[in-house]
Amino acid sequence: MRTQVAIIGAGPSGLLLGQLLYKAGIDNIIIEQRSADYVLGRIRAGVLEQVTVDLLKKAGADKRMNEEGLPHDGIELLFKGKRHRIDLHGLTGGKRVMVYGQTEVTRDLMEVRAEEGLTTVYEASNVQPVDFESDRPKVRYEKDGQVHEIECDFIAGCDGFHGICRASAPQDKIKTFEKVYPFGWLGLLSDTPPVSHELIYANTERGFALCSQRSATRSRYYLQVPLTDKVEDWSDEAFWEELKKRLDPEARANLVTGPSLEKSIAPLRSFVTEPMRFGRMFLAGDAAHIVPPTGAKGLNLAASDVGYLSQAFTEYYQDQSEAGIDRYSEQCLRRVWKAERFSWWMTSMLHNFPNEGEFNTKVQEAELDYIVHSEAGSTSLAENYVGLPLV
Ligand code: RFL
Ligand code: PHB
Repeated sequence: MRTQVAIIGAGPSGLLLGQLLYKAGIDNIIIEQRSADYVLGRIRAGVLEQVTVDLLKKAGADKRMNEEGLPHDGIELLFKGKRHRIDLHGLTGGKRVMVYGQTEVTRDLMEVRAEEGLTTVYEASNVQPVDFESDRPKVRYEKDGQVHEIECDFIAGCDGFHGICRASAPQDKIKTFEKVYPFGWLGLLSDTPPVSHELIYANTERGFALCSQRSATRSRYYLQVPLTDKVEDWSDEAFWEELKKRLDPEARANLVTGPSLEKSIAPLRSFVTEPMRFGRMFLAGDAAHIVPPTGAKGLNLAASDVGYLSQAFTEYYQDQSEAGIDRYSEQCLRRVWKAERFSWWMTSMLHNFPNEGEFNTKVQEAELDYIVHSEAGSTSLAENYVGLPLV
Protein backbone atom coordinates (compact mmCIF):
# COMPACT_ATOMS: atom_id res chain seq x y z
CA MET A 1 0.00 0.00 0.00
CA ARG A 2 1.11 3.55 -0.68
CA THR A 3 -0.22 6.92 0.40
CA GLN A 4 1.05 10.48 0.66
CA VAL A 5 0.53 10.92 4.41
CA ALA A 6 0.21 7.98 6.83
CA ILE A 7 -1.54 9.13 10.00
CA ILE A 8 -1.07 7.11 13.20
CA GLY A 9 -4.03 7.52 15.60
CA ALA A 10 -7.73 8.17 14.96
CA GLY A 11 -8.36 10.56 17.85
CA PRO A 12 -9.48 14.11 17.06
CA SER A 13 -6.02 15.14 15.75
CA GLY A 14 -5.66 12.24 13.33
CA LEU A 15 -9.24 12.42 12.06
CA LEU A 16 -9.20 16.21 11.63
CA LEU A 17 -5.84 16.09 9.84
CA GLY A 18 -7.11 13.35 7.54
CA GLN A 19 -10.12 15.41 6.58
CA LEU A 20 -8.17 18.67 6.06
CA LEU A 21 -5.68 16.83 3.84
CA TYR A 22 -8.46 15.17 1.87
CA LYS A 23 -10.03 18.60 1.25
CA ALA A 24 -6.64 19.80 -0.06
CA GLY A 25 -6.43 16.81 -2.43
CA ILE A 26 -3.80 14.95 -0.35
CA ASP A 27 -4.17 11.21 -0.06
CA ASN A 28 -3.98 9.73 3.47
CA ILE A 29 -4.56 6.56 5.47
CA ILE A 30 -5.24 6.44 9.23
CA ILE A 31 -3.96 3.53 11.33
CA GLU A 32 -5.55 3.17 14.78
CA GLN A 33 -4.86 0.52 17.39
CA ARG A 34 -8.34 0.53 18.96
CA SER A 35 -11.85 0.04 17.55
CA ALA A 36 -13.98 3.04 16.51
CA ASP A 37 -16.37 2.34 19.42
CA TYR A 38 -13.53 2.35 21.92
CA VAL A 39 -12.33 5.74 20.62
CA LEU A 40 -15.89 7.10 20.88
CA GLY A 41 -16.23 5.80 24.44
CA ARG A 42 -13.58 8.18 25.80
CA ILE A 43 -15.35 11.13 27.42
CA ARG A 44 -12.99 14.09 27.34
CA ALA A 45 -13.05 17.70 26.24
CA GLY A 46 -16.08 19.93 26.05
CA VAL A 47 -14.97 23.44 25.06
CA LEU A 48 -13.97 24.45 21.52
CA GLU A 49 -12.19 27.67 20.60
CA GLN A 50 -13.21 29.59 17.47
CA VAL A 51 -10.01 28.37 15.77
CA THR A 52 -11.16 24.76 16.29
CA VAL A 53 -14.71 25.56 15.14
CA ASP A 54 -13.26 27.14 11.96
CA LEU A 55 -11.08 24.10 11.25
CA LEU A 56 -14.05 21.74 11.69
CA LYS A 57 -15.91 23.88 9.17
CA LYS A 58 -12.99 23.69 6.74
CA ALA A 59 -12.99 19.92 7.24
CA GLY A 60 -16.71 19.79 6.36
CA ALA A 61 -17.56 18.34 9.79
CA ASP A 62 -19.45 21.28 11.31
CA LYS A 63 -23.09 20.58 10.46
CA ARG A 64 -24.21 18.95 13.70
CA MET A 65 -21.97 21.24 15.79
CA ASN A 66 -23.76 24.27 14.30
CA GLU A 67 -27.13 22.76 15.15
CA GLU A 68 -26.40 21.27 18.55
CA GLY A 69 -23.32 23.07 19.93
CA LEU A 70 -23.88 25.65 22.67
CA PRO A 71 -22.13 29.02 22.10
CA HIS A 72 -20.98 30.43 25.45
CA ASP A 73 -20.25 34.11 26.07
CA GLY A 74 -18.91 33.80 29.60
CA ILE A 75 -17.66 31.58 32.42
CA GLU A 76 -18.08 31.88 36.17
CA LEU A 77 -15.38 31.77 38.81
CA LEU A 78 -16.56 30.68 42.27
CA PHE A 79 -14.41 31.46 45.30
CA LYS A 80 -15.06 32.35 48.94
CA GLY A 81 -18.62 31.09 48.38
CA LYS A 82 -19.54 33.62 45.63
CA ARG A 83 -19.73 33.40 41.84
CA HIS A 84 -18.25 36.07 39.55
CA ARG A 85 -18.89 36.16 35.81
CA ILE A 86 -16.09 36.67 33.29
CA ASP A 87 -17.66 38.23 30.21
CA LEU A 88 -15.62 36.47 27.51
CA HIS A 89 -17.60 38.08 24.71
CA GLY A 90 -17.44 41.64 26.02
CA LEU A 91 -13.78 41.46 27.03
CA THR A 92 -12.48 40.01 23.74
CA GLY A 93 -14.31 42.18 21.21
CA GLY A 94 -17.02 39.64 20.44
CA LYS A 95 -15.30 36.23 20.70
CA ARG A 96 -16.92 33.22 22.36
CA VAL A 97 -16.38 29.48 22.82
CA MET A 98 -18.50 26.54 21.70
CA VAL A 99 -19.53 23.86 24.17
CA TYR A 100 -19.62 20.65 22.10
CA GLY A 101 -18.16 17.36 23.33
CA GLN A 102 -15.05 15.69 21.99
CA THR A 103 -17.10 12.50 21.52
CA GLU A 104 -19.39 14.37 19.12
CA VAL A 105 -16.47 16.01 17.29
CA THR A 106 -14.89 12.58 16.85
CA ARG A 107 -18.16 11.00 15.71
CA ASP A 108 -18.75 13.78 13.15
CA LEU A 109 -15.21 13.42 11.77
CA MET A 110 -15.56 9.63 11.57
CA GLU A 111 -18.85 10.04 9.69
CA VAL A 112 -17.52 12.46 7.07
CA ARG A 113 -14.45 10.25 6.60
CA ALA A 114 -16.66 7.21 6.02
CA GLU A 115 -18.89 9.19 3.60
CA GLU A 116 -15.84 10.14 1.53
CA GLY A 117 -14.76 6.48 1.46
CA LEU A 118 -11.33 7.20 3.00
CA THR A 119 -9.32 4.36 4.53
CA THR A 120 -9.05 3.99 8.30
CA VAL A 121 -7.50 0.78 9.61
CA TYR A 122 -8.92 0.12 13.10
CA GLU A 123 -7.62 -2.51 15.54
CA ALA A 124 -4.12 -2.50 14.06
CA SER A 125 -1.54 -3.92 16.45
CA ASN A 126 2.19 -3.42 16.78
CA VAL A 127 2.06 -0.19 14.76
CA GLN A 128 5.57 1.13 13.97
CA PRO A 129 6.75 4.29 12.19
CA VAL A 130 9.95 3.28 10.31
CA ASP A 131 12.66 4.95 8.22
CA PHE A 132 11.25 8.42 8.91
CA GLU A 133 14.73 9.91 8.88
CA SER A 134 15.08 8.80 5.25
CA ASP A 135 13.01 10.08 2.35
CA ARG A 136 11.08 6.78 2.15
CA PRO A 137 9.21 6.44 5.44
CA LYS A 138 6.83 3.56 6.13
CA VAL A 139 4.30 2.49 8.70
CA ARG A 140 4.24 -1.19 9.60
CA TYR A 141 1.42 -2.85 11.54
CA GLU A 142 -0.26 -6.17 12.12
CA LYS A 143 -3.89 -6.96 11.49
CA ASP A 144 -5.67 -10.32 11.42
CA GLY A 145 -2.37 -12.10 11.95
CA GLN A 146 -0.64 -10.48 8.96
CA VAL A 147 2.08 -7.84 8.75
CA HIS A 148 1.22 -4.86 6.52
CA GLU A 149 3.37 -1.99 5.32
CA ILE A 150 2.31 1.43 4.06
CA GLU A 151 4.85 3.44 2.09
CA CYS A 152 4.37 7.18 2.36
CA ASP A 153 5.96 10.61 1.96
CA PHE A 154 5.25 11.67 5.55
CA ILE A 155 4.10 10.19 8.85
CA ALA A 156 1.82 12.18 11.17
CA GLY A 157 2.14 11.00 14.78
CA CYS A 158 -1.37 11.71 16.12
CA ASP A 159 -1.30 8.82 18.58
CA GLY A 160 -1.78 10.60 21.88
CA PHE A 161 0.35 10.72 25.02
CA HIS A 162 0.96 6.95 25.24
CA GLY A 163 1.56 6.48 21.51
CA ILE A 164 4.45 4.92 19.62
CA CYS A 165 5.59 7.90 17.53
CA ARG A 166 7.17 10.04 20.25
CA ALA A 167 8.65 6.85 21.76
CA SER A 168 10.23 6.03 18.36
CA ALA A 169 11.94 9.44 17.99
CA PRO A 170 15.75 9.30 18.37
CA GLN A 171 16.34 9.88 22.09
CA ASP A 172 19.38 12.12 21.50
CA LYS A 173 17.26 14.51 19.41
CA ILE A 174 14.32 14.90 21.76
CA LYS A 175 13.87 17.02 24.88
CA THR A 176 10.84 16.80 27.13
CA PHE A 177 9.54 19.15 29.82
CA GLU A 178 7.14 17.89 32.46
CA LYS A 179 5.17 18.92 35.52
CA VAL A 180 2.98 16.46 37.40
CA TYR A 181 0.30 17.77 39.77
CA PRO A 182 -0.44 16.10 43.10
CA PHE A 183 -4.13 15.44 42.34
CA GLY A 184 -6.52 14.23 39.64
CA TRP A 185 -9.99 15.02 38.31
CA LEU A 186 -12.90 12.70 38.93
CA GLY A 187 -15.42 13.29 36.11
CA LEU A 188 -19.10 12.32 36.03
CA LEU A 189 -21.46 12.49 33.04
CA SER A 190 -25.22 12.39 33.67
CA ASP A 191 -28.50 12.98 31.88
CA THR A 192 -29.48 15.87 34.13
CA PRO A 193 -29.92 19.56 33.22
CA PRO A 194 -26.78 21.68 33.87
CA VAL A 195 -26.75 23.50 37.21
CA SER A 196 -26.11 26.83 35.49
CA HIS A 197 -26.02 28.14 31.92
CA GLU A 198 -22.35 29.11 32.32
CA LEU A 199 -19.49 26.77 33.17
CA ILE A 200 -18.53 27.22 36.85
CA TYR A 201 -14.87 26.89 37.91
CA ALA A 202 -14.83 26.63 41.71
CA ASN A 203 -11.96 27.14 44.15
CA THR A 204 -13.00 25.85 47.57
CA GLU A 205 -11.42 24.71 50.84
CA ARG A 206 -12.42 21.15 49.90
CA GLY A 207 -10.73 21.37 46.48
CA PHE A 208 -11.55 22.41 42.93
CA ALA A 209 -14.85 21.63 41.18
CA LEU A 210 -16.04 22.28 37.63
CA CYS A 211 -19.63 22.31 36.39
CA SER A 212 -19.76 21.78 32.64
CA GLN A 213 -22.32 20.45 30.21
CA ARG A 214 -22.92 18.75 26.89
CA SER A 215 -26.50 19.89 26.19
CA ALA A 216 -29.60 21.29 27.93
CA THR A 217 -30.19 17.81 29.36
CA ARG A 218 -26.68 16.41 29.83
CA SER A 219 -24.15 17.60 32.41
CA ARG A 220 -20.47 16.97 32.98
CA TYR A 221 -19.02 17.64 36.44
CA TYR A 222 -15.52 17.28 37.82
CA LEU A 223 -14.06 17.13 41.34
CA GLN A 224 -10.42 17.49 42.36
CA VAL A 225 -9.47 14.23 44.13
CA PRO A 226 -6.24 12.84 45.63
CA LEU A 227 -4.21 10.70 43.24
CA THR A 228 -4.68 7.76 45.59
CA ASP A 229 -8.48 7.73 45.06
CA LYS A 230 -9.94 5.02 42.86
CA VAL A 231 -13.10 5.50 40.84
CA GLU A 232 -14.65 2.51 42.68
CA ASP A 233 -14.30 4.52 45.93
CA TRP A 234 -16.81 7.05 44.59
CA SER A 235 -20.49 6.06 44.49
CA ASP A 236 -22.72 8.45 42.54
CA GLU A 237 -24.25 9.60 45.86
CA ALA A 238 -20.81 10.40 47.30
CA PHE A 239 -19.94 12.38 44.15
CA TRP A 240 -23.12 14.50 44.33
CA GLU A 241 -22.74 15.09 48.08
CA GLU A 242 -19.16 16.30 47.62
CA LEU A 243 -20.06 18.46 44.61
CA LYS A 244 -22.84 20.16 46.62
CA LYS A 245 -20.36 21.02 49.35
CA ARG A 246 -18.15 22.77 46.78
CA LEU A 247 -20.94 24.95 45.30
CA ASP A 248 -22.50 28.25 46.37
CA PRO A 249 -25.96 28.08 48.02
CA GLU A 250 -27.87 28.99 44.82
CA ALA A 251 -26.09 26.40 42.68
CA ARG A 252 -26.47 23.83 45.46
CA ALA A 253 -30.23 24.42 45.47
CA ASN A 254 -30.41 24.18 41.65
CA LEU A 255 -28.31 21.05 41.29
CA VAL A 256 -30.24 18.14 39.77
CA THR A 257 -28.61 14.78 40.48
CA GLY A 258 -29.06 11.43 38.74
CA PRO A 259 -27.28 8.20 37.84
CA SER A 260 -23.89 8.52 36.17
CA LEU A 261 -23.48 7.50 32.53
CA GLU A 262 -19.70 7.55 32.93
CA LYS A 263 -17.28 8.18 35.76
CA SER A 264 -13.48 8.25 35.52
CA ILE A 265 -10.37 9.75 37.11
CA ALA A 266 -7.72 11.56 35.05
CA PRO A 267 -4.34 12.62 36.47
CA LEU A 268 -3.21 16.18 35.72
CA ARG A 269 0.02 16.80 33.88
CA SER A 270 1.86 19.46 31.87
CA PHE A 271 4.21 18.00 29.26
CA VAL A 272 5.95 19.31 26.13
CA THR A 273 8.19 17.59 23.56
CA GLU A 274 10.71 19.59 21.58
CA PRO A 275 10.99 19.48 18.62
CA MET A 276 7.74 18.21 17.07
CA ARG A 277 9.39 17.02 13.86
CA PHE A 278 11.89 14.18 13.33
CA GLY A 279 12.83 13.97 9.65
CA ARG A 280 9.61 13.02 7.88
CA MET A 281 7.64 12.26 11.06
CA PHE A 282 5.59 15.08 12.62
CA LEU A 283 4.00 14.87 16.08
CA ALA A 284 0.63 16.56 16.68
CA GLY A 285 -1.78 16.87 19.61
CA ASP A 286 -1.34 14.87 22.81
CA ALA A 287 1.52 12.89 21.19
CA ALA A 288 3.59 16.07 21.54
CA HIS A 289 2.10 17.88 24.54
CA ILE A 290 -0.31 17.54 27.43
CA VAL A 291 -1.99 20.28 29.45
CA PRO A 292 -4.05 19.95 32.62
CA PRO A 293 -7.72 20.29 31.54
CA THR A 294 -8.36 23.41 33.66
CA GLY A 295 -7.84 25.78 30.72
CA ALA A 296 -9.80 23.57 28.25
CA LYS A 297 -6.86 23.72 25.83
CA GLY A 298 -5.83 20.10 24.98
CA LEU A 299 -8.17 19.41 22.09
CA ASN A 300 -7.84 22.98 20.85
CA LEU A 301 -4.05 22.69 20.69
CA ALA A 302 -4.42 19.38 18.85
CA ALA A 303 -6.65 21.17 16.33
CA SER A 304 -4.27 24.10 15.80
CA ASP A 305 -1.29 21.71 15.35
CA VAL A 306 -3.08 19.84 12.58
CA GLY A 307 -4.26 23.13 11.09
CA TYR A 308 -0.58 24.14 10.71
CA LEU A 309 0.43 20.66 9.54
CA SER A 310 -2.23 20.41 6.85
CA GLN A 311 -1.18 23.88 5.62
CA ALA A 312 2.48 22.80 5.54
CA PHE A 313 1.69 19.63 3.54
CA THR A 314 -0.53 21.63 1.18
CA GLU A 315 2.35 24.04 0.49
CA TYR A 316 4.63 21.05 -0.10
CA TYR A 317 2.38 19.37 -2.64
CA GLN A 318 0.85 22.42 -4.32
CA ASP A 319 3.78 24.86 -4.35
CA GLN A 320 6.71 22.42 -4.04
CA SER A 321 7.77 24.45 -1.00
CA GLU A 322 9.28 22.96 2.18
CA ALA A 323 8.99 26.27 4.06
CA GLY A 324 5.84 25.16 5.91
CA ILE A 325 7.18 21.80 7.04
CA ASP A 326 10.44 23.42 8.13
CA ARG A 327 8.51 25.99 10.18
CA TYR A 328 6.00 23.51 11.67
CA SER A 329 7.67 22.66 14.97
CA GLU A 330 8.62 26.22 15.91
CA GLN A 331 5.24 27.59 14.86
CA CYS A 332 3.34 25.04 16.97
CA LEU A 333 5.59 25.34 20.00
CA ARG A 334 5.08 29.11 20.28
CA ARG A 335 1.36 28.49 20.65
CA VAL A 336 1.79 25.35 22.75
CA TRP A 337 3.89 27.09 25.40
CA LYS A 338 1.35 29.89 25.76
CA ALA A 339 -1.40 27.33 26.30
CA GLU A 340 0.86 25.45 28.73
CA ARG A 341 1.38 28.64 30.69
CA PHE A 342 -2.34 29.43 30.77
CA SER A 343 -3.34 25.90 31.79
CA TRP A 344 -0.69 25.77 34.52
CA TRP A 345 -1.82 29.19 35.78
CA MET A 346 -5.52 28.27 35.87
CA THR A 347 -4.65 24.99 37.62
CA SER A 348 -2.43 26.76 40.18
CA MET A 349 -5.04 29.41 40.92
CA LEU A 350 -8.03 27.11 41.30
CA HIS A 351 -6.85 23.90 43.02
CA ASN A 352 -6.09 22.99 46.57
CA PHE A 353 -2.35 22.17 46.81
CA PRO A 354 -1.94 19.74 49.70
CA ASN A 355 1.63 20.76 50.62
CA GLU A 356 1.52 24.50 50.00
CA GLY A 357 -0.10 25.76 53.19
CA GLU A 358 -2.25 28.76 54.04
CA PHE A 359 0.02 31.31 52.41
CA ASN A 360 -0.74 29.75 49.04
CA THR A 361 -4.49 29.81 49.75
CA LYS A 362 -4.36 33.53 50.58
CA VAL A 363 -2.39 34.30 47.42
CA GLN A 364 -4.93 32.34 45.34
CA GLU A 365 -7.78 34.33 46.88
CA ALA A 366 -5.97 37.61 46.21
CA GLU A 367 -5.32 36.58 42.62
CA LEU A 368 -8.95 35.57 42.01
CA ASP A 369 -10.12 38.83 43.62
CA TYR A 370 -7.76 40.73 41.31
CA ILE A 371 -8.85 38.80 38.20
CA VAL A 372 -12.56 39.42 38.71
CA HIS A 373 -12.23 43.08 39.75
CA SER A 374 -9.55 44.28 37.35
CA GLU A 375 -10.42 44.73 33.69
CA ALA A 376 -6.80 44.00 32.75
CA GLY A 377 -6.91 40.79 34.82
CA SER A 378 -10.21 39.52 33.45
CA THR A 379 -9.25 40.49 29.88
CA SER A 380 -6.07 38.44 30.12
CA LEU A 381 -8.02 35.40 31.31
CA ALA A 382 -10.71 35.91 28.67
CA GLU A 383 -8.37 36.31 25.70
CA ASN A 384 -6.50 33.13 26.62
CA TYR A 385 -9.70 31.17 27.35
CA VAL A 386 -11.31 31.96 23.97
CA GLY A 387 -7.98 31.13 22.32
CA LEU A 388 -5.06 33.25 21.16
CA PRO A 389 -5.00 34.10 17.45
CA LEU A 390 -3.06 31.83 15.09
CA VAL A 391 0.36 33.22 14.09
P1 RFL B 1 -6.05 11.15 21.62
O1 RFL B 1 -7.44 11.61 21.77
O2 RFL B 1 -5.40 10.50 22.79
O3 RFL B 1 -6.02 10.14 20.38
C1 RFL B 1 -4.88 9.38 20.06
C2 RFL B 1 -5.32 8.14 19.31
O4 RFL B 1 -4.17 7.37 18.97
C3 RFL B 1 -4.43 6.00 19.26
N1 RFL B 1 -3.13 5.32 19.47
C4 RFL B 1 -2.53 4.54 18.54
N2 RFL B 1 -2.88 4.21 17.30
C5 RFL B 1 -2.04 3.40 16.61
N3 RFL B 1 -0.88 2.91 17.15
C6 RFL B 1 -0.49 3.21 18.38
N4 RFL B 1 0.65 2.74 18.87
C7 RFL B 1 -1.33 4.08 19.15
N5 RFL B 1 -1.26 4.57 20.40
C8 RFL B 1 -2.34 5.32 20.57
C9 RFL B 1 -5.31 6.04 20.47
O5 RFL B 1 -6.05 4.82 20.64
C10 RFL B 1 -6.20 7.24 20.17
O6 RFL B 1 -7.36 6.88 19.46
O7 RFL B 1 -5.08 12.32 21.15
P2 RFL B 1 -5.39 13.57 20.16
O8 RFL B 1 -6.09 13.12 18.92
O9 RFL B 1 -4.11 14.31 20.04
O10 RFL B 1 -6.47 14.48 20.92
C11 RFL B 1 -6.13 15.15 22.12
C12 RFL B 1 -7.36 15.29 23.00
O11 RFL B 1 -7.96 14.02 23.15
C13 RFL B 1 -7.02 15.89 24.38
O12 RFL B 1 -6.06 16.91 24.26
C14 RFL B 1 -8.25 16.48 25.10
O13 RFL B 1 -9.18 15.48 25.39
C15 RFL B 1 -7.84 17.18 26.38
N6 RFL B 1 -8.98 17.68 27.16
C16 RFL B 1 -9.59 18.88 26.84
N7 RFL B 1 -9.18 19.59 25.76
C17 RFL B 1 -9.83 20.74 25.38
O14 RFL B 1 -9.42 21.37 24.39
N8 RFL B 1 -10.94 21.22 26.08
C18 RFL B 1 -11.40 20.57 27.17
O15 RFL B 1 -12.43 20.98 27.71
C19 RFL B 1 -10.72 19.36 27.61
N9 RFL B 1 -11.15 18.66 28.68
C20 RFL B 1 -9.45 16.95 28.27
C21 RFL B 1 -10.55 17.47 29.01
C22 RFL B 1 -8.88 15.72 28.64
C23 RFL B 1 -9.37 15.03 29.73
N10 RFL B 1 -8.75 13.78 30.03
C24 RFL B 1 -9.45 12.60 30.32
C25 RFL B 1 -7.32 13.63 29.84
C26 RFL B 1 -11.04 16.79 30.10
C27 RFL B 1 -10.44 15.58 30.48
C28 RFL B 1 -11.00 14.90 31.71
C1 PHB C 1 -15.65 19.45 29.88
O1 PHB C 1 -16.80 19.84 29.64
O2 PHB C 1 -15.33 18.26 29.84
C2 PHB C 1 -14.63 20.45 30.27
C3 PHB C 1 -14.95 21.81 30.21
C4 PHB C 1 -13.99 22.76 30.58
C5 PHB C 1 -12.74 22.35 31.01
C6 PHB C 1 -12.43 21.00 31.06
C7 PHB C 1 -13.38 20.04 30.69
O3 PHB C 1 -11.84 23.28 31.40
